[in-house]
Amino acid sequence: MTNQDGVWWQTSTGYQIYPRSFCDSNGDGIGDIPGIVSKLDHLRDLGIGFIWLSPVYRSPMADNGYDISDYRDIAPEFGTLGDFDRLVAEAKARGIGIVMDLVVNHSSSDHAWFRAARTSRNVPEHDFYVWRDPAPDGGPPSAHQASFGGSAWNYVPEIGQYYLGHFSAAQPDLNWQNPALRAEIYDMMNWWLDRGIAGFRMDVISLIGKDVDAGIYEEGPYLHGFLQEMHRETLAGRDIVTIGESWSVSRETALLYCGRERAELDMVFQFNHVTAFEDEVFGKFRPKPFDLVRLKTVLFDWQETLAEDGWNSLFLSNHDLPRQVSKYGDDGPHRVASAKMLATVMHLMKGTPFVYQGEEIGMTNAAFTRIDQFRDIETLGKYADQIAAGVTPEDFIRGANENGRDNARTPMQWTDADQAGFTTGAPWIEVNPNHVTINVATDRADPNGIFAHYRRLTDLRRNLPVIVSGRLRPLAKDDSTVFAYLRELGDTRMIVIANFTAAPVDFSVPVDIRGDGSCLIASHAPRSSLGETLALAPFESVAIQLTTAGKP
Ligand code: TEU
Ligand code: CA
Repeated sequence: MTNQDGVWWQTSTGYQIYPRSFCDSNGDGIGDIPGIVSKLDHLRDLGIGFIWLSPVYRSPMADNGYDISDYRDIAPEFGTLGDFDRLVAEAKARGIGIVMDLVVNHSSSDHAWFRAARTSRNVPEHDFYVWRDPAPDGGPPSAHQASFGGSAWNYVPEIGQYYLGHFSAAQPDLNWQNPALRAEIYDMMNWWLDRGIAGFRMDVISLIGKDVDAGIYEEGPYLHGFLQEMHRETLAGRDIVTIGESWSVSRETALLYCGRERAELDMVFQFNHVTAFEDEVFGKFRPKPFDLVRLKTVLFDWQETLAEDGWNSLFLSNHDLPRQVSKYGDDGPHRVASAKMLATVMHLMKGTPFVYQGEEIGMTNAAFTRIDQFRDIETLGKYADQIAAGVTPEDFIRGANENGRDNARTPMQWTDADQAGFTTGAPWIEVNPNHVTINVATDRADPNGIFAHYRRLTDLRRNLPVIVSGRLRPLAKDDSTVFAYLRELGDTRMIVIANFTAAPVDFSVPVDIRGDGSCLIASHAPRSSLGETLALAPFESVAIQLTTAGKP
C-alpha cells in the first residue's frame, strides 16, 4: 500500500469522543454509550469517517478509564457490551467506524491479574507486572517519578517488593517481557477486532519496550519487536487503522513506527508541536509563550519527514490538551474566526485530521478558580508536588487553567439549557458557563458557524485528491503572523493562507502563486485571485485552487 492509494482512513476525518463528557442518557451526570448513540446524526452531518473512542472498558476511573480492570467488559456507568455492539452497528449504518483506545502499557491496580500478582511472588500473574526489590536502604529501587506525581515505585509489604507505576500507583505497568502476558493482550485485541471495530488508538505505545534496569522508558530496545509481533498476531490482513500515541517520537524515529514496509502501525500521534511550548523544568503547568514560527517549523518539518512514507496525524487538541481556540486562537471577540482558521490550516495539510469533541463549535477552556473544581489525577497529583515545592496555589491554578487536562473535559455543550443539555442531573465536572452562547444548537443554526466550516472541510477532504495526496510546500516560513502553504498534485495547486493574529495583516504573495482560481473555503468573504498583496482581516483564512498559477 502506498500513500497515494487514498484508503478510507486517509480520506476521512477522525473525531475523538471522551465518553464521560459527551452525552449522559440517564441523568447520573456521567456521559455514556447510549448518549453517544443518540448523537450519531450530529457526527454523520459533520462528515467524519471514524470515531476514536477514549476508553469505555470496566475501570475504577482513577484516570477516567485509562486504568482498565477488565479488558473484555464495558464500565457499568458507560453501559453494557450490548450497548457497545449497538454503537458499532449504528455508527456503521452512518458510514462511521469505531476506533477503540487500547491501554496496554499498564492496567488498573484493580485488574484481577494485579490483585493476584500482589499476593505472592509465585503466582503466574506476578510476572505480568514490573517488580523490583528495595534499594539497600529499603527505599525505592530508583528515583523515577510517576507522571502524575510522587515516586513511580510502590511498595507491597506482603511480598517485600516494589511495583512500577509509571503514571500512578493505580496504573501498574504491564511486563511486556512476559510472553504469556503478550499473548493475553493479542487475544483480547482479536476479540474486539472480531466484534467489528475499525481499529485502535494505542495509548503511550512507545513505553512498552522499556528497559527498566537501564532507566530507559520511552522508545526502549524492545519496542519495535513487540509492535511487529503485535502486527503479525492481530492487525495483519484486517482493514483497520492503527494510531500509536507517543510523547517521545521524533522525526528521526517516526518511520520506525509507521513506515509502510515496517508492518507496525499506520500513523503516530506525535507531540513535538506541543512540547515545544513547555517549560524544561516545570513542564506544562508553566507554559512558554506562543511562537508561530516555531509551531510552523515543527509541523512543516513533520510534513517533510512523512512526505513519501508513513502518514501524519493532524491535531491541536485532545482530552489531555487545552482547547485549541483558547491556546492558539482567541476565545474572546475573534473566537469564531480563529476557530475556523485553526481548522483550515490543520485539515488541509497532508495527513488524517482529528477533531476533538466540542472543537467543531469552538468550545473554550474552563476558567476554574479553586482547586476543588478540578478532577484530573494529573492536575491534582502535580498540585500536591508543586505546592510542596513552593509554588503558590494561584500560580498553579493559572497554569492548570492554561494547559491542564480538565479544560478539554468539561461537558459537551449541546444547548443553552441548564447543564448545556449534557445531563439532567449533576455533571461529574462543571459545565462551562459560556454554554448559553456556545453550544451545538446555536452554532449549527448559523450557516456561517464553525460547524458549517468543519463540515465543508471534511467534505473537501473526501472529494479533493490534492488534500489527501498532494505534496506540501511551506510558504513564508519565517513570517510570524501568517501560516501559509501550497499543496500540489499533478496540475492541481491549492494555496492555504491564514492570519494567525488578532491584527490585520498585509501578506506579500510569492510571485509563483499569484493568479486566478476558485475559492475552496473562506472564513470571511470568498477570494478567488491572488495579486501582489493580500489584505487579511484578523484570523482570516482562505484556501484557493489556482487555475492560472505562475502567470503574475
Ligand atoms: O497520555 C500519555 C501521557 O503521557 C499524558 O499523560 C501526558 O503526559 C500528559 O497529559 C501531559 O502532561 C495517555 C492518555 O492520553 C492520558 O489520558 C492518560 O492519562 C495516560 O496516557 C495514561 O494512560
Ligand atoms: Ca450516564
